[in-house]
Amino acid sequence: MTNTLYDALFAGHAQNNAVFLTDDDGNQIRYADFVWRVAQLAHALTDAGVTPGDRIVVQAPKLTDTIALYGAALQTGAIYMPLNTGYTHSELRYFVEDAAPTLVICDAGNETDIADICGRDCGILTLAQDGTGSLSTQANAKPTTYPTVSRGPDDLAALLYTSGTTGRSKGAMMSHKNLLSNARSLTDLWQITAQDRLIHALPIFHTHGLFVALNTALLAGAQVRFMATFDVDTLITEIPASTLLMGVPTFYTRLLDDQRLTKELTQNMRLFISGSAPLLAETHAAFDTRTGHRILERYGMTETNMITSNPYVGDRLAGTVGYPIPGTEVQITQDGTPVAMGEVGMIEVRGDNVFQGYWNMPDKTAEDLRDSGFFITGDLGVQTADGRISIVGRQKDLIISGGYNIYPKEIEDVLNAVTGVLESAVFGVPHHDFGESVIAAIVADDQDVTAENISGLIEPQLARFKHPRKYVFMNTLPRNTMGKVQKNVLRQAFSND
Ligand code: MCA
Ligand code: AMP
Repeated sequence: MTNTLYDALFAGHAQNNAVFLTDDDGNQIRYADFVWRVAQLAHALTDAGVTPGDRIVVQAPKLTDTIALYGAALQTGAIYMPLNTGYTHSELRYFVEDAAPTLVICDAGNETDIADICGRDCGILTLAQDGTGSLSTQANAKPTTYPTVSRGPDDLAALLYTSGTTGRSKGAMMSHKNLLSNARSLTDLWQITAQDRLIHALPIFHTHGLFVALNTALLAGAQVRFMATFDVDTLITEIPASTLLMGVPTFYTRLLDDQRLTKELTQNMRLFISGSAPLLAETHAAFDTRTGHRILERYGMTETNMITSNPYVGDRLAGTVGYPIPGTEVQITQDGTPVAMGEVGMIEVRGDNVFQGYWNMPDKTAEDLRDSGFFITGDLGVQTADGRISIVGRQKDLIISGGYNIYPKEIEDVLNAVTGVLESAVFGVPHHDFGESVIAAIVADDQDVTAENISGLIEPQLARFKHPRKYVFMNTLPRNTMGKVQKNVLRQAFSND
């Protein structure tokens, strides 16, 4: 029986006695024991009624068992669907109703909420912060081997929701081949081996922490220092015994704010990687000056995994995202036609890394994915004659705060539903820690509409990272002659707020 992704990432470690992961309490798990645990969880999933092709929603704390669940989902032939632990009840309802999972795994505290959403349509198992819950109770007594379900390269392995310019989140369908091809390319490109020790401080419900970091570590048999949350003190303690860090730019600005970050501290580190948001050239330069390490910046998307990377050997240039990853083609276009070298255009990408389309959204898929196989990213870029790419803007209306993507339309829809709000415009302004932060401009018909009562109404509906950090009240929104709100004007007017 072959199972493309499970075989490559998990099965090969069945006899591997090396340490896979160390958690914040110093608990360690060896690769072989981890593979056993994956099998026990696979049995628990099967007992809960999961069959090949079913979706398993996982909204669970960052634990070893949560990664093992990813392996277990693959081993049973199911589709793994991780969700941000910060999502509110109404956000959860959308995802669960859209994906129609067979099983939801959640923290015990969310069980009632999930039960309310699922009704009789899906099963629920719990996984608490301390690792207890019905999932582990079910799994603990199970055999440590499981008859792996056959899955091919084109079968779906994961469904990752990504917000969109229409305000509705879209489920990006990732096949076994999509994930494995990218993991292989990145492992080779960044020279990740079993000698590496990766500091893992990212959430594991997004592409960055789940696929870029964990798929490459599993493929290479590297060690993982698994931090439950990002914390500078722990990072400073772990850096001398580690070789690799993957983070969003906020990781690097926070490290730079700490005087303990020095050349001596980082002398055993092999590579610092940044992505998910633009890394400022000044951060790149300051990190180089302080540590002697040139951060390697790469660029990707949920729908495509990683698209480009600065080189491991060679110049890592600040302000550029490097070259297309081997096996990935990039073209820069205007109205679908490739532009001349050096001209700005839409970044489009094609390759084994590009997703299979949006779950239940054939029209949206057809809009973004060309018949030729090129996916239209919504990012604007330029390419130099040697193939190096720089991102110069975005055609999509998107704010990236601390590496989390926030689509203004989603927040505007919630704001516009508040009684007394006539219209709103949500935009990002520069923020020293998160890169960008969210401001909402409001036009109201009523003096009683205040920031307090708006935030009181909308915040229970949106995850914390999406909440506007400031509300500004205006008589009208600035518009161009076509009637489109000029967010650049708003950004300029409030950029010092
Ligand atoms: C936390 N808060 C935030 C954010 N994170 N607000 C806006 N944006 C954020 N990113 C809120 C908290 O709720 C809290 O609110 C306050 O800010 C301070 O929290 P703090 O403790 O400082 O935050 P933290 O827990 O240290 O988190 C910061 C973080 C985290 C470590 C940068 O946001 C993070 O892990 N970001 C990574 C996201 C990621 O993995 N992105 C990859 C997506 P209050 O106190 O007011 O309640 S995948 C992707 O983009 C593509 C594919 C790619 O290329 O990788
Ligand atoms: P998502 O797929 O929603 O997680 O976010 C992908 C988006 O993040 C991309 O389309 C880019 O706009 C942005 N992004 C990812 N990496 C970088 C980077 N290194 N520099 C600038 N933007 C980035």
